[in-house]
Amino acid sequence: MGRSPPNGKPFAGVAGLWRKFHRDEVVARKAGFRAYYENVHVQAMQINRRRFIKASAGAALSAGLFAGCRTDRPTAPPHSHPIPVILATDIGDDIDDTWALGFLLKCPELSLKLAATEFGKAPYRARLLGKFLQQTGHANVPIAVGPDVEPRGGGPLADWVRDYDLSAYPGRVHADGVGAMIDVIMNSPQPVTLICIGPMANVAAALQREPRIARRARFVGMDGSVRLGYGGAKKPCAEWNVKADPAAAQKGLSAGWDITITPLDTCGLVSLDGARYQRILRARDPVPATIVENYRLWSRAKGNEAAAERHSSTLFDPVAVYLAFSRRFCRMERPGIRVTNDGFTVIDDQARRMNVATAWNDLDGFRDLLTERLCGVVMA
Ligand SMILES: [Ca+2]
Repeated sequence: MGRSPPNGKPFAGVAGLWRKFHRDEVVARKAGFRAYYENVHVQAMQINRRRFIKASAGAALSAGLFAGCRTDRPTAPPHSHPIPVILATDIGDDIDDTWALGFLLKCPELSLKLAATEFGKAPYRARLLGKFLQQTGHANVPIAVGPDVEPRGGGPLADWVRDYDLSAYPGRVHADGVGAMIDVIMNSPQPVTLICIGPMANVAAALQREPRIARRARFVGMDGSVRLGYGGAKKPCAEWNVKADPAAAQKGLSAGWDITITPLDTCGLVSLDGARYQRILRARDPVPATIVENYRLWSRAKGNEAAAERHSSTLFDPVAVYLAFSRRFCRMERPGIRVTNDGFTVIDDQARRMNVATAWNDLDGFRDLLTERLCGVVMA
């Protein structure tokens, strides 16, 4: 039976198809097809029932074909309605921004419209973005260079871009990065999702320059510490992205846009090791290969070269990318969150309410999704 779902039985009738889809979901989840079914769920929300049934049948065929695949499979076909996103990143300090950028590029639910630097070091970060995007075949993505303000200089990945010339980048490079963010948001026919994975000085500057962006965009950030601190510590702390510029965080996390954040309570618990990490090390796809190349360099600069062969560092930022298109693996709450002047994020019923990923429903599910997306095992 050529066109069979993962368990090998043919489809029969519309009602049967729906029952069968849910039965297959249980089977497939056990078999580790979470990424595939996550895509089907998203598509199901966006296409009508008839088209969904057709898509399910086709995807089920693909799932059968790809059962047991290990790595370097074809990436997903274009998503039917990808979400336009801007990534605002302090890439080049911690390595998790590099992972987040790669993950974003491998998520068909998202369409990267602009990669913007955040938190100083603008030439260094822009060159990192340019080389990463060019080396992975995404040099059509425009780059927004933030203001040349403190902090200045390079970082642990400086050697990687020492000879990289941003003026040779094939895509557009906007010298006025704040203006470019505003233009993308204001000119987009669809609401833009702004994924901010660093301190948010440039985001705050964009809000200051054009407050209407808050009505035309959604904000998703890696920010704060609500009940847990770094490494799952039982006491919340002043998380870096907020602490680095509390005034900017107060502006960004009180603006009128829909706000979703992953605090340390969730993103601080993510890393990859064991079989998942070894798959990424072995992957030939340019995105994971470039991530690993950067991670090895970063680990060497940090004096812990061996770590890059065994496990990732904490992958805070990819969780914000995930929350731009799904919340299924997270427990979400909607508390009021007040940003204090010293960078704490405190639950306060009088403060701005926002969507907060306060715990994991299925952390292994997210680890599988991240691994499978990076290795190219994505079907839609
Ligand atoms: Ca970051």
